[in-house]
Amino acid sequence: MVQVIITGGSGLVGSAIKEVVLKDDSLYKDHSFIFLSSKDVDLTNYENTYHTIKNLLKKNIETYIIHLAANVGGLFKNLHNNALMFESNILMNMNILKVAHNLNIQRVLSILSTCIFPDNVSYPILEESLHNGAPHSSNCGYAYAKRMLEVQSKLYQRDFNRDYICVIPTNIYGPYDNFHLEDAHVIPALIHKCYLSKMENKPFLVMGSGKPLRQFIYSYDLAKLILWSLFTYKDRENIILSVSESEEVSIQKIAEMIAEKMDYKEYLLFNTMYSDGQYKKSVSNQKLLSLYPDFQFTTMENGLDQTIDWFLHNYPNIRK
Ligand code: NAP
Ligand code: GFB
Repeated sequence: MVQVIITGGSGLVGSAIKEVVLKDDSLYKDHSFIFLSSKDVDLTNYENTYHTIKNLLKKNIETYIIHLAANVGGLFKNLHNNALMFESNILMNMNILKVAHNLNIQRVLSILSTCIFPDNVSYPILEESLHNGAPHSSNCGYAYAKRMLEVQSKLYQRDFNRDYICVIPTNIYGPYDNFHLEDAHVIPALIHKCYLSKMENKPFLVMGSGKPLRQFIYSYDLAKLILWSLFTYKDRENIILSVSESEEVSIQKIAEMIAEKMDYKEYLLFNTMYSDGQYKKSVSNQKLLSLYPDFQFTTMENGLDQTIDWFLHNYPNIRK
């Protein structure tokens, strides 16, 4: 029996993990899960973090932590807030690992992101190249804070023999995402914009040229892979959690798929006044497939259908 504390339990990934452990309860019946949001604990505050986690510990029951909490956003939120993204994320990450160690919690799984890899790199990107150069300037605050989370995890492995590991997902999408028009990632932003364009009969505006390429993983797939990493993956080295490089799509293709699925008949407008950000950040998922060869990824078609369906059924209550 293990008790798993999930920071960031109310977000896109946290909500997906909650639904997976409820649905696949036969797989996780021997474990209990506690989902924390910023209403339960402020991870930028060490004392609050220490006492909140300490109060959750149970005698004779081992506790693991899945550290999802972060100040997260798409290209345009990062572009305009790099210093704040650095500060808030460095504080949260520093505190949760320090508290875990001081409370003798032996296993912590933390989430990085493929956008933290060097911008000038050969493709496909492999796990080992994490510190081989500067990240893209558009999100360097968030990226360096995540790199330091990896460094701190490795130092706790080395100095205190802690099982503090990191997984590296690619761009994520799915239900429970943040659909804020400026701060959101591209898929939730475009779903929301397409919806408003239909409602208000105005052009569907896509930022930038539409040429950049991205790999997208569906939140429920990532949730299953995070739980697999926590309970089955015994290596302490980083691992990329992503669809294959062959699944990479252009932003234009994504926008066209969303327009078609939302029955938007007018033409798309690409506004090149807006930044494209990083052209691509293609990663290899060979390490994952070598350890989990039969993992079934959700297709983009199905993932978008389910995300749009959730968006339309929950519009009044979504983050926007
Ligand atoms: P999200 O939907 O924005 O959720 C963020 C979570 O962090 C929420 O539960 C939020 O609580 C919590 N949180 C924020 N500030 C906090 C604070 N000061 N103290 C305590 N909790 C706080 O994020 P997500 O998209 O699920 O991302 C999960 C993880 O995956 C993050 O580490 C992110 O960096 C990483 N990631 C995300 C993507 C992506 O495309 N979304 C890609 C790669 C990696 P409230 O709900 O109360 O605000
Ligand atoms: O998802 P996104 O914001 O993040 O943007 P990144 C991806 C691409 O979509 C960029 C284009 O080329 C944007 O120009 N795009 C087009 C739009 N229309 C829109 C729109 O309405 N909103 C947004 N947001 N994009 C992020 C990092 O990079 O990746 C974060 O900045 C995080 O730190 C995330 O790690 C996973 O893929 O460019």
